[in-house]
Amino acid sequence: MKKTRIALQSKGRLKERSVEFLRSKGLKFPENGEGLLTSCSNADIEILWLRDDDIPEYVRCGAADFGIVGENVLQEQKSGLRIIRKLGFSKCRLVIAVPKNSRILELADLEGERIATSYPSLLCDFLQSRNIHATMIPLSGSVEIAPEMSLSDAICDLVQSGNTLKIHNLRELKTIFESEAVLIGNSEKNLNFDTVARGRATRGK
Ligand code: PRT
Ligand code: ZN
Repeated sequence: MKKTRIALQSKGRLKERSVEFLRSKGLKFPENGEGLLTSCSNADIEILWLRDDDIPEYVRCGAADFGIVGENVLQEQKSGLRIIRKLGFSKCRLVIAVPKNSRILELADLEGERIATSYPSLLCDFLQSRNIHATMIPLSGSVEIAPEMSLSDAICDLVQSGNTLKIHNLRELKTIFESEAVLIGNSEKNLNFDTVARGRATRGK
């Protein structure tokens, strides 16, 4: 029988609590060393270690049966995957922020301005819903530095403690999405996570 596969982030903010979650379900497995696939010693389950951005696609195409990912990544990719449960960790907010001394004081002031972000899809949906036309500057990281470098007039990025915004003299204008880690599953396979985690990899309910 084919083993059930669960995709986890290989390193980063989600990893530790994701591992903790699976271990709290009784699964025993070593953490990833060099290998991208590790086996549970007490269940027919493999852990697949990936970049978080790749987890939804692996689950969507069925290469992994389950995955743990930030809801922000899931919604940005519009993968339409089934959220099995919210996990209550890695909480953060996707926020539009501007330099403290900016003349942008409210959302309407963003009209015609440049917003740097790694979340163009979520930002675009939000701006459309408010009928605001702005220029998106897509960046893959270090977004908070963009206004200081005159690359943008505002940013849209994840915030947790707020320290990074503070360091870069940015102030929050609006939270557009609230996120936390979620357990996702491939809907076509319709596996029951708790049943699988108990080591009885039965299909269906
Ligand atoms: O390598 P890989 O692609 O797997 O990881 P990654 O670098 O893309 O992601 P990672 O590990 O940084 O974050 C994984 C997930 O953790 C995110 O997708 C979110 O769901 C969640 N998360 C929770 C956060 C934060 N908190 C967070 N603070 N992701 C990023 N940040 C960054 C943010 O981008 C900003 O630069 O931290 C900075 C702000 O933090 P504060 O505390 O200063 O506000
Ligand atoms: Zn990533």
